[in-house]
Amino acid sequence: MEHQFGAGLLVLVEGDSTAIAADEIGNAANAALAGGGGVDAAIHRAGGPEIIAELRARHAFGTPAGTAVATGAGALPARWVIHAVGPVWRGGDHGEPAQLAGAYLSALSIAAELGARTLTLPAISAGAYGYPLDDAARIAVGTVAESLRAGAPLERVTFVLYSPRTLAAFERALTAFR
Ligand code: AR6
Repeated sequence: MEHQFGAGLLVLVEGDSTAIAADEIGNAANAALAGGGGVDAAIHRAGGPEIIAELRARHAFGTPAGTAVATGAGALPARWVIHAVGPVWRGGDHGEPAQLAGAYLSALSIAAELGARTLTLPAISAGAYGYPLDDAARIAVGTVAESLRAGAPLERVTFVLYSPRTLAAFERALTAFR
C-alpha cells in the first residue's frame, strides 16, 4: 500500500530492513547505541563491524529516547543508517507517544540534512520495547505523513514491516489517516 503526501510517497511493505535499498536505512536502536536484538541485530550483522565502531567513536554516551543519530551503512545497500531510539512502553503516560513521534521526526530531519531522498523505517518500539502495535502504527504513519505534507524533502519513505500482522496494523493506520 502507498499514498502520496505532498511531494513524498509513503510506502508500506512487508520485508527485512537489511534487504531493501535506500539512501538511508532506519534502525530501531537503544539509548546506549550498543546493538541488541531485533532489527538492530540484523542491521549490525548485515552492515558489518564498522557501524558499531563508528557509534562508539562518535556517540560514546548514546542518545536519548526520542532522538536519532546517523552513521555510515557498511555493507548495507544504503549510504547511511539512522539509529532512532524509541521509548520503552511503560503504560503510555510516561511521555511515550511524544518520544515515539520524536524518534521518527529526528530520523526524518537527519535524513533531510544529509540530503537523503529515500528512507526506510522499521516499526520503532513495536518489538522488544512493547509499544502496543496499533498505537505505534498510528503514530508512525501520522508523524511521517504530516512531515511529508509539511514539505519534508524526501521522495519516498518506506516502512519495512517484518510480519503480516505489523503490515496489517500499518495499513489500518494509513487507511484511517489519509
Ligand atoms: N527488518 C525489519 N523489521 C524487523 C527486523 C528486520 N530485519 N527484525 C525485527 N523487526 P525491535 P524496538 C521488527 O525489537 O521495539 C533491540 O534489541 C520487529 O518485528 O527490533 O524499538 C534494540 O537493540 C518489530 O516490528 O525494536 C533495542 O534494545 C520492529 O522491527 C530494542 O530492541 C521493532 O522491533 C529496541 O526495541
